[in-house]
Amino acid sequence: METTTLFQKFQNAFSPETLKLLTFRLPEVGSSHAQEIDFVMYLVHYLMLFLFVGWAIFFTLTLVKFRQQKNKGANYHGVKNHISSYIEIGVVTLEVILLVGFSIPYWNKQVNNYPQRDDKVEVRVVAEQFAWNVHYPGEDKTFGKSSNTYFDKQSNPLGLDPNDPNGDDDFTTINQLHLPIGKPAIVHLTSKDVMHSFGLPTMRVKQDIIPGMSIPTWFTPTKSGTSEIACAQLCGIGHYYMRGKLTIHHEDKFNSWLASNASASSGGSGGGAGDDGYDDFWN
Ligand SMILES: [Cu+2]
Repeated sequence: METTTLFQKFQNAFSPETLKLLTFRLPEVGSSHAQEIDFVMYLVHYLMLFLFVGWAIFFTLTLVKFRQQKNKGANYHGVKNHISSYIEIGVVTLEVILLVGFSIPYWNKQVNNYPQRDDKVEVRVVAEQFAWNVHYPGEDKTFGKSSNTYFDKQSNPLGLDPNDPNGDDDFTTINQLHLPIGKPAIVHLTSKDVMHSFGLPTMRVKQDIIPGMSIPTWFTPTKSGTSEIACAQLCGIGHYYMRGKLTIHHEDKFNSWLASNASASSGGSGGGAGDDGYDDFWN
């Protein structure tokens, strides 16, 4: 059965209030795959809750039953029945079902299955201690080259090559990621310094970023509005303030935002930074 159908059945079985309690009050759902991730999270957490309660009961029983007062000497024979083995087999079976029945099929369906649609949006996100640089390819949808030669922390933080015609309409923002609703977004992640992790809680996206590699991740936003980009990997003393803002626009607004930023930039020299004064500065 499809995970989505299973999830809907689960949702329909409870009232909205009960459902909120049962679903751990996770952040709001903002992408097309979020509910499926949530469903696997519920399954894993309910299995863990079940195991926790089971172990706690067993532990308490053991404390009472084998207390020193009643058991003066050690028992060298131990348990004779096989109940514990059956329970172990049961738990292992459930874990295999979670992995083989849910996680692996989901991984194949979503994580490695990059969208081929023409209307996909691609951006590069370059992490550094402690900020997010976003590189937009502009209207030609081709990223201009970048090189250390042109790097300047203030005016050209990504080292975009001013001589590369592909980079003419490119622009960068700091701590501001803007995307349109309903279109698959592919984010190519890389880092200038240490390992970071690109976390978008409302999109249910979390991907480690490794210096020297370009790692793509993708999602389709389904809800407009703003939410947080959080670094999810302890990356240094300022890790706690390494946060950016994700803004999901309706298409026309996104296009006008793109156009205004592309025209503000000249040859990718770090023009067109963020809007509304939110964290778009160097920390
Ligand atoms: Cu970080």
